[in-house]
Amino acid sequence: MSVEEVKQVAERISSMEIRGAGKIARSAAGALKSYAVASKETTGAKYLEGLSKAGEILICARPSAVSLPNAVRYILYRVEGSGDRKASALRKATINAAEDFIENSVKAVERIGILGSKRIEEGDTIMTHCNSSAALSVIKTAWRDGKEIKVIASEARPRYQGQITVRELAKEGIPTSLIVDSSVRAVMKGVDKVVVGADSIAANGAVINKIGTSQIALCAQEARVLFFVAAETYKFHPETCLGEIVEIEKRDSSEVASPEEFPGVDILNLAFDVTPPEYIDLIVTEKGIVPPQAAIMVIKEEFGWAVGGKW
Ligand code: RUB
Repeated sequence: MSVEEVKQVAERISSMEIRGAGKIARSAAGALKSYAVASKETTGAKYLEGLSKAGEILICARPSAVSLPNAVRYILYRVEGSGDRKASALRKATINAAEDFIENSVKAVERIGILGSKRIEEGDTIMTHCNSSAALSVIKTAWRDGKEIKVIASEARPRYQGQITVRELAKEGIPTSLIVDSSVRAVMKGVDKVVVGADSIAANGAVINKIGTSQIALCAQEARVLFFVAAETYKFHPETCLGEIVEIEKRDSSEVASPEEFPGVDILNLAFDVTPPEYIDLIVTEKGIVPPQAAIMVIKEEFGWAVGGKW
């Protein structure tokens, strides 16, 4: 894959043809692997220059999911730290690191399903929002374990990822209802648990996820409904330890309504929002279930205090 082709993968991420924080991360890793396979650079220095340029292009594709820069840095850090400086050795190191990332990521989602499903009980009605592989892994694992559960999924306007979710759940045979985003509070009294995914988790335990998530958390707290987040450890945001704020992606207004039909109106299309840690009961990671207050520990464990050091 040439730099031009890496740009095409970045474009597919920007346009949301490839979407969901985990899939974005795996496709970026896959693109770097393909770059390594196709590279004709003969010197190590030139190869590394091209690889890091490809990584930058991918990182810029979407701003809120830290899984994307974390995946790229995971690979670059390992390649840069691999002893042999020959281009061929660096290419091999890239391929190995990318394959490791993808394999670990897939396993992490499975493991989250196993751990998170222990917190799902027979007869539970679970609400979910948007389309999260990690959240659905929890729900599907509980169902496959024989727990009779029901799911309520909100639409997630404006891109309607909730429709992907209900199709996936219905295919599995799970009794599923689709609701409009504005009916969350009206139905919350019949819900036992909320399970959502994450694009980024800050050092203070705040979770950045699809717009509408924080409203659901607020309604869940009011109704004393447990609120769970399912997220791989590469969704934790190391730079938030250094005071960096997670950028909330603002997408094109045409996704919400046609600007031509509403002249003079500012149509705001925020793709994500921030749920404060006080509204979150648990974060299910592949390495264990933690309260949001332990986010800083996860970051320390996964990335080291020296941000940019380990990954
Ligand atoms: C997707 C979204 C998902 C998280 C987690 O937003 O908010 O809840 O990315 O997903 P978008 P996963 O559709 O805008 O990418 O668990 O699959 O990583």
